[in-house]
Amino acid sequence: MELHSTHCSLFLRLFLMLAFTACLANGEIHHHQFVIQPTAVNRLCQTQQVMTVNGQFPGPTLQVHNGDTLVIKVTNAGKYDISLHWHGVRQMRNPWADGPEYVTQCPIKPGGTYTYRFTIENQEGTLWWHAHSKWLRATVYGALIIYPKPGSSYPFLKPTREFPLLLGEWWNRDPMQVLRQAMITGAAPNISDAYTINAQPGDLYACSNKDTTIFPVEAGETILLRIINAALNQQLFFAIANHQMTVVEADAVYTKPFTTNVVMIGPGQTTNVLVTANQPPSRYYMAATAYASAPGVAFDNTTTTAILEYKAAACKSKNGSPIRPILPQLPAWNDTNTANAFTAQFRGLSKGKVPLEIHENLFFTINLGQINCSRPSFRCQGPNNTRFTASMNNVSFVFPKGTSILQALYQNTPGVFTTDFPPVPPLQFDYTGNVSRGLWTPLRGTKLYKLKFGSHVQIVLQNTNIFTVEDHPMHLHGYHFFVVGTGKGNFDPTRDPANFNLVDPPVRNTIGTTPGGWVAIRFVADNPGVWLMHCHLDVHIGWGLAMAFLVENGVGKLNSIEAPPPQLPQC
Ligand SMILES: *[C@@H]1O[C@H](CO)[C@@H](O)[C@H](O)[C@H]1NC(C)=O
Ligand SMILES: *[C@@H]1O[C@H](CO)[C@@H](O)[C@H](O)[C@H]1NC(C)=O
Ligand SMILES: *[C@@H]1O[C@H](CO)[C@@H](O)[C@H](O)[C@H]1NC(C)=O
Ligand SMILES: *[C@@H]1O[C@H](CO)[C@@H](O)[C@H](O)[C@H]1NC(C)=O
Ligand SMILES: *[C@@H]1O[C@H](CO)[C@@H](O)[C@H](O)[C@H]1NC(C)=O
Ligand SMILES: *[C@@H]1O[C@H](CO)[C@@H](O)[C@H](O)[C@H]1NC(C)=O
Ligand SMILES: *[C@@H]1O[C@H](CO)[C@@H](O)[C@H](O)[C@H]1NC(C)=O
Ligand SMILES: [Cu+2]
Repeated sequence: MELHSTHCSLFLRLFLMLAFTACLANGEIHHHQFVIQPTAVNRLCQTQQVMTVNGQFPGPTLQVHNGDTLVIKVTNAGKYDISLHWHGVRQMRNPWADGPEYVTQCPIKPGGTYTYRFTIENQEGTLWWHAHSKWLRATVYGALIIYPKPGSSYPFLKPTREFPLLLGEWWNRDPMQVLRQAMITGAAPNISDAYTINAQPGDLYACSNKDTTIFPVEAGETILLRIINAALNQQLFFAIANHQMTVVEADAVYTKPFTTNVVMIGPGQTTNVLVTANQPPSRYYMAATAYASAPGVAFDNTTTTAILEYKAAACKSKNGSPIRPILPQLPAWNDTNTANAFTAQFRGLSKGKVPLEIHENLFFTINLGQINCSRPSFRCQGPNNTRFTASMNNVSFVFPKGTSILQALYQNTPGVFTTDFPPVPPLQFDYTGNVSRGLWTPLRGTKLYKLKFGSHVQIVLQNTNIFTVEDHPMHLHGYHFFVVGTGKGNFDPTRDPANFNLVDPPVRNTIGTTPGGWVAIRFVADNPGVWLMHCHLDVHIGWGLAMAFLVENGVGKLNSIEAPPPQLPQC
């Protein structure tokens, strides 16, 4: 009896030891429950019912290590169909967990449940998660922080404190109603009523004083801010009064450090900065305001603030009221030079090599557009009785309805998509010049571009002056890419490649196309699946500014799409 039990516990101990070792080797498994639920949120003197995760706004911060696995059970207790996207996670061979509705999965219906299961493979830094259904991501989002594997550290001095800093956008309405109105009228959707930092507008807005976000610091310490632009439709400038920032990472890839007074960040992007509290102990505003790149287009011109507060500072002035912080200087809303100069400073610490030989040389125009209506109508309230639209290479992307593209691919369902997305514009024109009005209306279609497994891809994303030039933050799912070049005007295929940076280009998952210019990216198609590429301004994706890649399987199981998980939602 005694002997038996000793044996048993020995066995158990051995088993636990093995399990523990396996755990260290393979990373931890994190289980989370996300309940999407209507929540009353009070901002700007009003209460709105909006969707949140677990009643939290912003949603829960996920903290994991490189190599860990996440298992997130999502229950939809709201009234809208929804899916969640783990923005920037590569999801190797696992497009099933990527999330964009009607692309890799059908949305989770009200009352439904779906469990996302994925592993972080060779990624470190700041990413985030958000709804990928209509405009639900306006309130359904949160940070996803990936720490280095236990035992390793950052390639920079370890900060004493870290904070996620999520920039957002707030409407005094249910954002789904704002979208609904725009879809009906064909006009541009209403601009937001406020920007937010960690879901708080800050004290430059009405009724926001006592809830302003505070970042406490000790004098002399260096903190890490994990800045995420979760705003729906706006690039933002961000600055801290009297403090410089040192950029060390973007989109979960480390960069060569550089110092700046201002950050420009597009929706979808993340930027990690170190800030040293080297100023007289006091309270300093951190502020964000619009970088609005499209001339003549309405935008929310308000400013959100948070406060960097030195703990040692007397928080109260002599008369007992808090010290009024000073505001940082922010660039003008149309300061494209500052926006471009900031972006131009990024340099990679590339562990991975830039592909030099290119197999797929793609050229995509990024266009807004207009659909003419024969006569004025309630449904044509865009400029001159039109409806807005948008396209890439003149194809306005249509999301399927009855199934997702990935499910259709897997089940061989015909008629859901085609693979004839054009590799170059069907028509050449002076892209950034005065584009003839007759070219403004695109085709509609669910067109994919097929890539062979392992092929080396270059894409030049060319902004156009259809309706207006504008900086579009382009996001590619399932990949990050080298940003090898950028320029003004029309891309010149004979001259411009000579200036490409093939030595230390930055690596991103979202990159702006400078207004009236172009950007060139490269990647190796090593992740089979269906991967959406789209503008991360939700107003534009809704108009069709998207396309998708179908990356074919390679040889063998390890280079092929995994089997679908159980209980994939049905449409
Ligand atoms: C949009 O703005 C207009 C004008 O301010 C207002 O009348 C309308 O109710 C707004 N619509 C939504 C859905 O917020
Ligand atoms: C924002 O725009 C409104 C409307 O055009 C204008 O009245 C206001 O002065 C602007 N505010 C700022 C801070 O630029
Ligand atoms: C930005 O807009 C202001 C008007 O608000 C204008 O005076 C200025 O020239 C513009 N700057 C640029 C660089 O376009
Ligand atoms: C409306 O059409 C006229 C004439 O074609 C053009 O000059 C004007 O710029 C258009 N307005 C807008 C807002 O597009
Ligand atoms: C653009 O072209 C239209 C018609 O083709 C012409 O009326 C207009 O003057 C041109 N604008 C510029 C700035 O060249
Ligand atoms: C739309 O209308 C404009 C003038 O209002 C015209 O120049 C253009 O050719 C029309 N586009 C189409 C596709 O019919
Ligand atoms: C886009 O396609 C439509 C329909 O074929 C055509 O009328 C239009 O000129 C095209 N525009 C461009 C920029 O290729
Ligand atoms: Cu866009």
